[in-house]
Amino acid sequence: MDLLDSIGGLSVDQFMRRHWQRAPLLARGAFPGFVAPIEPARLFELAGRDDVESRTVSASDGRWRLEHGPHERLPPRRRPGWTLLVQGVDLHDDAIAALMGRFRFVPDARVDDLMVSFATDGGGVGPHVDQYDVFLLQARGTRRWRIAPPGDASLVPDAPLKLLANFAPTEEWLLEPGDMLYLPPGWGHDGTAVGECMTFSIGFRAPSRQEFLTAFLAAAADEPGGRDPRFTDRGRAPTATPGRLPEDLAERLRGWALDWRPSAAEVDRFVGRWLTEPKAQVWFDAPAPLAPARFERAATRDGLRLDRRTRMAWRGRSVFVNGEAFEVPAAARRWLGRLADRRLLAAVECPRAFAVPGVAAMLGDWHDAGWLRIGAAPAATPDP
Ligand SMILES: [Mn+2]
Repeated sequence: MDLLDSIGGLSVDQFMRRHWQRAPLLARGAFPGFVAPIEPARLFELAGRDDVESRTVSASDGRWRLEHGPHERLPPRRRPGWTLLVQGVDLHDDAIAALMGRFRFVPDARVDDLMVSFATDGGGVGPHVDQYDVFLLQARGTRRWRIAPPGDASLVPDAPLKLLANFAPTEEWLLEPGDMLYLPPGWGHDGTAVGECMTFSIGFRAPSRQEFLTAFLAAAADEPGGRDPRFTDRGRAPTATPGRLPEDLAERLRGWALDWRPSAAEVDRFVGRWLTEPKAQVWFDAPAPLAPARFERAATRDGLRLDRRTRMAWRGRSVFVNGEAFEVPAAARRWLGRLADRRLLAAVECPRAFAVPGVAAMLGDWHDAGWLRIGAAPAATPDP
């Protein structure tokens, strides 16, 4: 899994300092001789599945139509002006997941997904902004992109899509296969297919405070840690003002809110779980479970790799996998951190990892859950 070594004539380091979250960059020939690793026919098949998120968009006489999948039937390929969007293709296709791996100079926790957009001539989803950083990689055919700096965000009223009402593009390019356009969040953009085309959107998410707190508070409410005191008013005197909120009730609730303080450890644990939570449609196919000795033998022979759907991260002594948290000793964390960073453990590394107490059992459980696969691990990359 080789990282991109340059983007539009800049080193990745220069790109990150000058462009990431700051300014768009058109990278001509970012992937020289690029051949899309997925055929339209395979994309259409994914769009028919109910565990895949897809939409079609078309416009006629200025009226936009949006339909959510699964799509049993798509418009004919010869009909101009329609688009199929398929989210999370990296979750369903190893070649696409490998392409995402070339962008791992950005932390995995920032990754959203790879969306594939197929469009017939003239197709597009209209001018809009996203809250995401995105690399728009032209995969097949030609697309015209027009972009505009952040500004007037007013939307077209009553449209089924969020369309910018006053889109005023400042630049325009035709992208050919292998060309790539990076856009920071908030930049207006409008892509139109010139002939049939396919575009990959490699998207990076960034949580907002509201998104985080909504999720955190819901999780905190779900896990009261066993203790859940309830208001009581034994011995209350009769009231002559039944419409009045009782002071004791209001004060008790205020106290619960003001006194409630999660510990730093609880917050950290939630952060790791939340940032590695798989998307809603993801489920793992559990293989036939292996007895510990057989698992260790197989891993030592063929190596281990994370399933393409697995989200894994580490921080300090904590390891997070697919929304679960594990506190491990330093020696174990070293190996599990390596697995998170490279998404594989080579066969030769497995005996050393298994020598650390607890590691083999943990990895065996992850294998049985379908999070971790045996075999087909590429050769180990040298230590940095
Ligand atoms: Mn977009």
